[in-house]
This record gives sequence, structure tokens and C-alpha cells, in this order.
Amino acid sequence: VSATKTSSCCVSTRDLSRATLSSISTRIFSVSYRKFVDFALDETTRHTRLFSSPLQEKYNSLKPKDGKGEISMLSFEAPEIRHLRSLIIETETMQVLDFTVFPRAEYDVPIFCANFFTTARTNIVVLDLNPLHDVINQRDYKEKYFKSLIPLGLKYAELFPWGGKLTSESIKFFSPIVIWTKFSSSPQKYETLYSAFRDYYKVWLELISKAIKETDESRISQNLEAQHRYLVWRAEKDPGQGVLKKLIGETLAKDLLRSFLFNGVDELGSKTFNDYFPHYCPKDGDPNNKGSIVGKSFENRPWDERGEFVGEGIIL
Ligand code: BLA
Repeated sequence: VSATKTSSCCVSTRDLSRATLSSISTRIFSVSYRKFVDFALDETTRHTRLFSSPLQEKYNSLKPKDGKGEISMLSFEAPEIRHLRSLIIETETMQVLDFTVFPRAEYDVPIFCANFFTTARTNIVVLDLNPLHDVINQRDYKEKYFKSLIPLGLKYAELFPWGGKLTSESIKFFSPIVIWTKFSSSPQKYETLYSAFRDYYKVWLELISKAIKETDESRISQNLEAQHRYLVWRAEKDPGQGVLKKLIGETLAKDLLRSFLFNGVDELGSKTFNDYFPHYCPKDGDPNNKGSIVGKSFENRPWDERGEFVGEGIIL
């Protein structure tokens, strides 16, 4: 806005280059992810009964340390959903959505995952139905949930080009229809992202609505372990951790991660990060040590048009 004022007193709008105009519109445009969450909650209540989670009382809203902006949290449960939660961060410089839905262990349905990090200039986006089980080698699981969704994935893969290299491990938590992308902020992209979010969430709701409740105890415990592994990965490695620590301090950020965002990490299983990811183990035993990172890979989308994995060097 200040750019507009400065410019208009010195030069006429006609004199402004296209580049200047587009940078002004980028600065004026600001996003909110609240309508995404409103849509998801409305849509969920069409399919199931949502109950407020006991976590809601403690985790509802937080002020960043500098007093500027707001962090808002919502959490629910449903007969098929163990934990549906959203975190929205709105400050002067960033808007963040972390919206994830974890099915109960009786369902092997993927975990719905939307992680959007937005600043005036850029966006870092992951939108996916994170598979609970291996979709690289376990063909039956992949076909069960993703075969019919490949066209949807292809549509958005074209609109949202692959975001480039990412932590190698993460690819195992992603599906063939994952949207992993980075883009410059613009109203058009924001609307396309909203449309992708709605499409992916509607598809996920169809999956959970049609899913048959598992009764075989050994399969239920496999699902539980897969969820726990996912929680352990994300509670330890989420790239948003640094931002959260800066905003609310290390102690609160850790509590938010373990008790709210990835609730269940301390209750659903007793295995540790090193148990699940032994190859990740650094020399000094601390998985938070930067030197422990396996590395970044997958410069290009490692799934082909038929949803076959074509990446290399994956550690299974
Ligand atoms: C970056 N976020 C990233 C990256 C991925 C994800 C893949 C690219 C960098 C990397 O691979 O390390 C997201 N990774 C995921 C997700 C899964 C995964 C969803 O493994 C699920 C299995 N992002 C957030 C939140 C914030 C955030 C809540 O979700 C901030 C509060 C920020 N993400 C954020 C930032 C970066 C990032 C700042 C860039 C910094 C970096 O590359 O480390």
C-alpha cells in the first residue's frame, strides 16, 4: 500500500511498468485460510457427526510473543475420526494453515493433510491424502484408495508444478496425487488452491464415508502403528517447527506439536523416532541435529502419469 502512495505522487499510473504494478497487487493481496476450514467443517457435518474434542478447551487461541497476530486452533472427533484439527496463523507477515484429519485405527483410510505457508511473496504448499500404508510397494493398498484418483492428481499437478527437492523421507508419507508446490502469491493461485482443497477434501470424505470398519485385531494394530509412525515423523521433523518456536517460544511450540497437532504421539505407541527411522540416526544420537538429514531428493515429480513411482534412491 505504501508503494502505491509513494508511486502515485511521483509518477502517473501509466508510467508504472507492468512489473511494478504486479508487485503492488501482490503486496495489497492478502489471504485468509479461514474459509478453507469453514468449508471443511460444513462438508464434514454432511457426512458424519462432529463432536468438539476435549483438547479444544486448552487449545483454542494463542497470541504470538510480540503480541501481533493470532494463532487459532480447532479440534473435533467423529465416530470415524480420531482427531480433526486445524491451526491457523495470521500475522502481519504470514498466513499458515495446518489442517489434518486422522481416522480412527479401525480405518486404513489415508490421513487428510493440508499444509499451506504463505507470505507476501511466496507459498509453500502440501495438499495430500497421506497414505497410511506403503503405496510404492503395496499395490493393493495403492489401488484401493488411489487408482480412481489419479486423474484428479494429474489435473492439479499441471496447475501446481512440483515444488522441487524435499526431505527424502517425506516422499514415503506422500501419495501419487500429492500436491507439493511453491508459487508466488496471487489471487488466482489462492482461488485455485481453494478449489484443490475442496476437491481433495470431498474425495477424502467419500473415502471415509464408504470405508468398512475393520474388526481384525492385527490389522487394527497395523493401522495404529502406521498412524503412530506418521505422528512420530511429523512431531519430530515438521518444517514448521522453526516458525512456531519463533512465534511462541520453544516450550509452548513443543507442547503444541506433541499434544495438539500430533496428538497421540505420546499415547498411541511406544516406539521412538530411531526405532522407526534407524537409517536416519545421526552419529550423536540426536535426530534434531541438522547433520542427521538423509538429504533432499526428488527434483521432479517422482510419480508418472499412471501413478507409478519413478523416483530413485528411496530407503524403505
Ligand atoms: C517447508 N514443508 C516444507 C517442505 C515440506 C513441508 C515437504 C519442504 C522442505 C522439506 O522437505 O524439508 C511439508 N513435509 C511436509 C508435510 C509432510 C512432510 C506436510 O513430510 C507430511 C508428511 N509449514 C507448515 C507449518 C508451517 C510451515 C504449520 O506446515 C509454519 C508454522 C512452514 N514449511 C514451512 C517453512 C518451510 C516449509 C517455513 C520452508 C523451510 C524449510 O525448507 O525447511
